[in-house]
Amino acid sequence: MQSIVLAVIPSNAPQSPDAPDGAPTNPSVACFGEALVVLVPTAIGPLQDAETFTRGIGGAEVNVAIGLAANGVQADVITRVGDDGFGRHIVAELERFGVGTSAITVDPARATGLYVKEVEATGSRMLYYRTGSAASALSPATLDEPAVRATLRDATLIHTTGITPAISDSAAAAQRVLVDGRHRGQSISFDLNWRPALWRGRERAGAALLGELAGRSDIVLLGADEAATVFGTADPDALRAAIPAPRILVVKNDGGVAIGFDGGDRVEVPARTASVVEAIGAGDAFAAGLLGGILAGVDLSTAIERAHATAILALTGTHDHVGGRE
Ligand code: KDG
Repeated sequence: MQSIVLAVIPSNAPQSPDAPDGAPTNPSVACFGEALVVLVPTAIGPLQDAETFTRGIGGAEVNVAIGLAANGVQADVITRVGDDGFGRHIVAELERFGVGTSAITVDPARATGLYVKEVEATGSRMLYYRTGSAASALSPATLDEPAVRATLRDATLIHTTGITPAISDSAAAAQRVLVDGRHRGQSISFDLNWRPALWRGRERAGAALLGELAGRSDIVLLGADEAATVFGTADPDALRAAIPAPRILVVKNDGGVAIGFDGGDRVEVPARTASVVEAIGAGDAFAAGLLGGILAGVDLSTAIERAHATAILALTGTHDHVGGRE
């Protein structure tokens, strides 16, 4: 199978003579979405019993940016944070992880988004405190801010997920502008990330919107279970038939096998085994590994192997991202 870079990454991106099949020189990824502070109880148990917490950062698109940077890919976050300690912490952490922060806007009035984990022996649950957050004011106007324009102009790829359009109508409108603006030269990757808590009471409209955004992207990642909710099937071949336009479609099934489609070609790549500490953020690490592989010009099977290897780093810790791991 030929390198997937040629068709997915626009031919106007600078090409490296040394990389396989003309992979872009110094590719960069702009990740568009909400950055969150994450509070994680230090002990397993119900939240009402949690007295102490550790502080981390999260947000699916942010996690992908950190994973890309950890894999040596230039990544920037486009988001909004509050003029508060949590916002400053997010920016400082992203800088520590080597992620570009010039396209982060500070909102003078709205607070930085927050979520809290409830950690049980069987797994963790996410509780959101983000309604009306600084990032919920992401809008088409955000994309016109000079630093954001510059980041988008320099990007090879724009990474988005189904979380951003869930946080507000204005954020959804901005995401549509990004997808519509593909003619400006960047490719779009889209991770479904169906979050029922963010779509409560508007599930049908949410599923329709995410289905549309997926269908108009170039690289699409889906979990089989969430795909069943949004597309009515978890079967990879049926999903390929339902989402024919994106060149790359990767479906992750419950058994850890990823089924990838590169145009009409199909590959199946099993995950390596790992002793799982927590699954939150593993999908984002998977996306980071996959996108890094695509940008490096490897074939889809190899890109998925890289995705699995990056996901293992997230599965074996309680951080949502793979930055700062030994
Ligand atoms: O994939 C992990 C993310 O879900 C987490 O970091 C928080 O972005 C988040 C969300 O909205 O669920």
